[in-house]
Amino acid sequence: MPDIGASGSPATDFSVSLLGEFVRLGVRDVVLSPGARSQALALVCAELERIGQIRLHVRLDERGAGFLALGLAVESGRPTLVVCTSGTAVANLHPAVLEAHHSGVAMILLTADRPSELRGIRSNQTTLQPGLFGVATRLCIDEPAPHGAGAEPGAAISLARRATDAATGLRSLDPGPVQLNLAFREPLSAPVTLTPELISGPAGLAESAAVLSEPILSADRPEPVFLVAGGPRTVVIAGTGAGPEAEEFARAGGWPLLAEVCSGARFGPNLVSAYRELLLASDLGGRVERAVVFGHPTLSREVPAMIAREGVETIVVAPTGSEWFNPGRRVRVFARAAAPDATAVEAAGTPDGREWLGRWVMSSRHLLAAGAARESIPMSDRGITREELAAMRAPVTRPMLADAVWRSSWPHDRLVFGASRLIRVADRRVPGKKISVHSNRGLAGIDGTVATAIGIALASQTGPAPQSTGVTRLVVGDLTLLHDIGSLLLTPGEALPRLQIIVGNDGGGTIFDGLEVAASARAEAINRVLFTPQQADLANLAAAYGWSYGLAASRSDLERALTSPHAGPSILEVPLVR
Ligand SMILES: Cc1ncc(C[n+]2csc(CCOP(=O)(O)OP(=O)(O)O)c2C)c(N)n1
Ligand SMILES: [Mg+2]
Repeated sequence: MPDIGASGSPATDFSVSLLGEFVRLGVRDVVLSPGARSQALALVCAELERIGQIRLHVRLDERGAGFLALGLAVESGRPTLVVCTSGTAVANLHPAVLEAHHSGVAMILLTADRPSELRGIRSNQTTLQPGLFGVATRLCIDEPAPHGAGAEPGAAISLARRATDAATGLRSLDPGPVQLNLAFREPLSAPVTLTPELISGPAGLAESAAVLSEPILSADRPEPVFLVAGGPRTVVIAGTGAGPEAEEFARAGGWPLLAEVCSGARFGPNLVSAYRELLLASDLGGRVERAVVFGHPTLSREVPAMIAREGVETIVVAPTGSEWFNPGRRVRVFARAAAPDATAVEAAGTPDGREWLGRWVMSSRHLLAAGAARESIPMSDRGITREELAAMRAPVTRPMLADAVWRSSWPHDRLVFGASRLIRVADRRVPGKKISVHSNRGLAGIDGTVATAIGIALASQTGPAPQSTGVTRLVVGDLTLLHDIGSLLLTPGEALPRLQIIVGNDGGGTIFDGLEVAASARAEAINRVLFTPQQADLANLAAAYGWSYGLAASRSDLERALTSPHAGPSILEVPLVR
């Protein structure tokens, strides 16, 4: 005879122990999609929300739910839970799991399943769920259905601990997704009432949060801290996830900082915004002898080409992760951290060192100024001129859009870019600014972008002021928005994201117009299978989902909409010419 648990349903008792432990470990956001098999987990989540222990986000579509969890985890720095039912529901999490895998984001999937006796006999809504995500999960456990044994609460607690450990990369230094596949048997749930005392154990919120973010350096293959000596002509590259460490490193070593727009390091006196053009210049890019890379560079061909070049020695720095950026497999050193040594600091002060840095920084500034002049409005001191008026009424261009969004973003705001053209336009031209920028560059998919941005917006709104008082702006192409249009579906009663989606609508995927094949293939064929035209009515879509909508046909419309965004979720459509 099994022991009888508190509720009368082993599924519910197990869920209380499991989710209670996750809360103790510092989990605050849970994303949930409805389903019968997962009802015990879902109803315990509803209780935890009621007593103020978690923020619960209910989403119909598991694909969007996965990306919402990703965005919440990226912004909050905490692992986020995803709860779903069995069958295709689980498979819908796959795109977000892959992105989280490649970008090292902690998310923990609680996938409900049939018990063993119902598997492999064509039971309804039953497939092979454990292992579905292959190598993309850091840990995957197929947990048999609880049946009320006395050891089950303890097992649930250790399961939560193992999952959190693996997802945050506490020991492995390799954070990422975890799947707990949880079998449940009838009765699938029983009524449960929770009190805060029942679940708030000794490990408080602050304590667990501190532990989650504590870096533990392993002395395996990568160097724990690599000291970079002076001498070779060096550039510092910052890709996604690089963060302020890259800027600090470049400044300490007196080296030019080639920082992508979503690197978190696009600021400071050593910044080279126009790095793509300058890497092609023989007297700058052509003379590089050493590169130190932070984060994951994805936006240019020039960076990997330089690293793969004969005569360039590369050091790649990543505090976490198990796969290393290694173009042409020519990287010499992999390290968990790096610092310039005394000889490097000394070399930075020599005429040679100063000339090298100065030339990169000044050339970049000149290029940026020339680009800005091309897009700027001619100003006169005698009020508005005819030219000025015409410029304000002219259609918006991509550079104009990138500049305007960048200018209107402040440190308490968040900026998210979709994949495709606009992030590259911004990367080529925007100057240094210490603002929070995210883009899903793990796999650079155009999927889940709206959900990711909603997650970032919602998580950004929960912390202390002033960081929590800003606006999140998402800059996307039309196809990227339409791909994730279902994520506009918000749940009544939940907090609204302060999110402005700025969609550059050029009627299809214009990034493909830049492919070499576009010059040789039949135009109709390119249109049909690459550009893939669309004529969706974004105003009506916004209305259908209850988002406010605006159209920015001119620069003055754009400036106005960006500086006074709607308080809640809104879409700003910006027509762009192909
Ligand atoms: C999930 C996924 N499918 C397909 C692609 C390939 N892809 C890259 S960009 C793009 C088109 C994007 O079009 P849009 O969002 O309108 O941006 P634009 O190129 O017009 O600026 C596609 C289909 C991808 N990156 N991810
Ligand atoms: Mg487009």
